[in-house]
Amino acid sequence: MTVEFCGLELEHPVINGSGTFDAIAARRAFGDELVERFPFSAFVSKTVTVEPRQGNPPPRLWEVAGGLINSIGLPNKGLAGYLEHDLPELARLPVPLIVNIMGFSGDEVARLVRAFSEREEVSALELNVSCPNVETGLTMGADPGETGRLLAKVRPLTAKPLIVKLTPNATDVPAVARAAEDAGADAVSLINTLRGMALDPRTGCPWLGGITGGVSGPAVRPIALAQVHAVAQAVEIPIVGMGGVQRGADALDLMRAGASLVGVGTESFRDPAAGIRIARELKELLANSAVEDRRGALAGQPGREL
Ligand code: RRO
Repeated sequence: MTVEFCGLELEHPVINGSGTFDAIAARRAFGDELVERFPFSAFVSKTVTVEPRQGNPPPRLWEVAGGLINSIGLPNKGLAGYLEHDLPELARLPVPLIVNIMGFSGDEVARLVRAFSEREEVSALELNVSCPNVETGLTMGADPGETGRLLAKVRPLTAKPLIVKLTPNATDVPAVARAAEDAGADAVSLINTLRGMALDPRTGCPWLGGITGGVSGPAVRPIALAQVHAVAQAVEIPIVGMGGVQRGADALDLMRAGASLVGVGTESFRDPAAGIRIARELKELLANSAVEDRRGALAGQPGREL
């Protein structure tokens, strides 16, 4: 099931969604075994910002039928803390490292891109232009023009693959994907979470400390499928598809819709080894299905009609 993605040779098409699997905490909790049999073919780290952040006030999670609403708010050690503490640990993982970064201005994104560009431990960068949980409520990636300008600014700063993580909370997601591609993105990933809200049933007030949050899990799977399909019609660059993947069959659906890689997110909260199972299930399905990628190449064995 080896896949080539932006010049990286990956063992299979299943990776994690940023912020949904903490490889450092997983090693502490489950020991080296989970890391040795690492669930994903590449590891995408939680979003890093220039300055350290505490994240949003609690409560930060609410369970809904078929998923979760999170309002985590990007807690992280900041660039200097990440380089000193996290990068050396993550560099020991047996798979390529993709660092997810987010800035509150073009200059901040440029600073992050420059800093990680110099680090050989980092195989690729994912630009998060889609976090739903920042106080400004601003989502850079909701507008094609803004996304294109950001990419045009940072593209020349690195030779590493740049993946743009798209928001589903935009009027025209394929237009944003096209703007990213035109300005030099190597790949796009989608979907991030959908803005949602829950009320405390006892008080009628917002449950989440951040008032609103991002909905993920199986509830969003059909939305992810539709958006991946729409983006696949709009761009030539590879797509990382994610949103509610729980089984190999869900991963296969996203690949049929046009994804080259599939991200697992919320399911890893239920089962930290979900990635291993989903990759195994996908392998079995691919052995019996013909999946044509957008260039007409077949993944897996031609078997039955799609
Ligand atoms: O940290 C978060 O609250 C968060 C981020 Br950065 C993101 O990209 N998506 C999300 O659902 N939550």
